[in-house]
Amino acid sequence: MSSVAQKKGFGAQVWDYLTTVDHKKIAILYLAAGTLFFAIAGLEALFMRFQLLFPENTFVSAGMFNQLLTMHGTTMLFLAATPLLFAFMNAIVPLQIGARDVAFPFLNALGFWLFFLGAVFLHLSFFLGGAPDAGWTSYASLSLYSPGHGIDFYVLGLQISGAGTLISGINFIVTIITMRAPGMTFMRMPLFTWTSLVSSTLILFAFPPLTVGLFLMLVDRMFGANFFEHTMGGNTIIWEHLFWIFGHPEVYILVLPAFGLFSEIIPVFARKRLFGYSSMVFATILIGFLGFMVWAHHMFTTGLGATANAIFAVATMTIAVPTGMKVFNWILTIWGGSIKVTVPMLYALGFIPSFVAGGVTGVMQAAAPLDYQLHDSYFIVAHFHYVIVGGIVTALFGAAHFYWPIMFNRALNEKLGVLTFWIFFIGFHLTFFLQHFLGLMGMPRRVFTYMPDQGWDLFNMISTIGAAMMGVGVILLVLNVLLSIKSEPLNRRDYWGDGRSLEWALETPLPFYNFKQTPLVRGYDPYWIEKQEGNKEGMVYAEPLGDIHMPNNSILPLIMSIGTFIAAFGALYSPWGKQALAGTAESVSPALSVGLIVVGLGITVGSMITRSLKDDLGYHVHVAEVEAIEKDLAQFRAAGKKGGNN
Ligand code: HEM
Ligand SMILES: [Cu+2]
Repeated sequence: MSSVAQKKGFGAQVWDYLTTVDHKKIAILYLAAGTLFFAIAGLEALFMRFQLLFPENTFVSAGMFNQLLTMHGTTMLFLAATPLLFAFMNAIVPLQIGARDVAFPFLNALGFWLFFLGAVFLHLSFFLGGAPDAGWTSYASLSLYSPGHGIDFYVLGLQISGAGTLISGINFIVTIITMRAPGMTFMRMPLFTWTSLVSSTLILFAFPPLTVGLFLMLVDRMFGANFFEHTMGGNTIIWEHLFWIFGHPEVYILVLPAFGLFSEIIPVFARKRLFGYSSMVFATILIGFLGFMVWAHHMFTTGLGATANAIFAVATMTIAVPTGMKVFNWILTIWGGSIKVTVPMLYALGFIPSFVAGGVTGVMQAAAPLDYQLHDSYFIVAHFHYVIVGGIVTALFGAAHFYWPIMFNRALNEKLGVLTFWIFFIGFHLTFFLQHFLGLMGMPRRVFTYMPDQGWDLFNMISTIGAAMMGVGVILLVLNVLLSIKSEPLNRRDYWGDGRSLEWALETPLPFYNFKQTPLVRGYDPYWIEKQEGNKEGMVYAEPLGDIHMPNNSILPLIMSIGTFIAAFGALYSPWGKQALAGTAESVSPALSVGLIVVGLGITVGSMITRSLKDDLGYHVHVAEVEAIEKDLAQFRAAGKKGGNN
């Protein structure tokens, strides 16, 4: 808490991260955990691609391929892309709106730990008898019959992790609505804040249906209930509805913040105001809304009937309109700008055509008759990776370079960054472009091997080479991160020189309370306005220097999450389940199963009660202390190049 220059011991630092409620540190936790799972899911993808390198390869078995496929998709979406976006939302949104933290710092930590322990739980499946193997969609018709505990890991792990995501989403909604600095009206909010708000709202509406679906699947498997079991009067299509009512918006939950990140990056390096700001806001809200209305386009071939298919087809196509608006606005922002091609800008420039390609193939499949042909072929794999990798991964990589100076007071190396971009970008198109044609030539998705001489050999080989290149790209990025740890601290503000929004007005390293006084926002692009007016401080303040109220650290979020983690093992080994009774999965004695659930939930509820009964009002940093910290920081920054190692 107090002075900056003090160096803490290793143990103290670990404790600090385990108990932190500071959005900047939680951002780092999300970044580290998200990167770990991104690497795991990336390895799984590489294993799959090596298996498909040539026909009738035996690198992995069919069963193993199913596990790799399921864990790759599940991990990438829930445990890599989502937390990595949360990392940037945590790091940047409070700064962009001039806030000291998020609305509920304690819940912010709880959201992270639930996500993380749910993710760890899911991954333990690899060591405890096999990972889930019914695809990331886990269709009930497959998953109810999957032997072993893989699907139970999926259901329980995602339930815990999803609770974390829901909690964090709610936190961001409240933060953005209630904690904006004076003058920051809705129509002055930076686009990343806007997209974070809409994306969080989608989380609020999309995750509960998933929770319900997972719960029904849990009791189907744990107690042999028959919600989805058609031989017993259940209906497997209900799972598909519940899943896709969540699953389709999930894509927008991920892609909207990615749009937001590019809407921050592009104006800075085009050195122009974002073109069509208000239409961008409108498009964001419209995409968010439409994203909910179209889920059944994933179910065209399940027999919903021609009328339903037609309605969902048309609704799906309309999403292209606001999305197109956005693309034109980005292009028109670049148009006539004085462009600086930095690494983040390179990612933005690479993003636009890649994402448009993914969008166009999306509109193709929105036509139900065409989807009858394309669905479950490699065309689909090509389509969604163009959107997800071309849209979301490029945004994450670009944003990492863009915001590194604020997050770590260090910069990533530009030259290495440019090299990484090209290797990754070329690898990406090599991997996925030809898959469109593999699909058109009839190669089904989710197959672990294929016969020679069907005309699929060459394209599969090229695709695998591309995937290996992307792997090299990721390794280079990690190398760049490691190098940055050793590099000089920046100790400055506005690293790119053309920052526009409030986060660039702060000098790094940031003090733990962000703004010493709440800023006054005088228009859209507030920092830009102050720079234009020659304001050296970078902002005007809305209040005099005063005491700052801060929340206390707490270990309770971690303990609560550990409780759910323990309880999940009790549910996993339920002796009453369909699989246990059929002898296709291990179970433990009823006493142990119930015991684990009781102990686990006891820990969670116990720490909730502790939290409720014990007043924790936080603490105040008094004016004198704030002044001392600011002085310390100023000295540290002035010591410049040689200055310590914070
Ligand atoms: C970066 C390089 C990537 C490679 C080389 C790759 C490769 C693959 C492969 C080979 C499959 C199996 C296709 C099939 O047989 O159906 C697959 C499926 C999938 N991938 Fe990726 N992928 C990558 C990135 C991503 C990312 C970043 C995400 C999401 C954030 C993602 C999400 C998915 C999903 C959801 C599936 C479908 C899983 C299923 O059908 O259950 N992938 N990917
Ligand atoms: Cu969809």
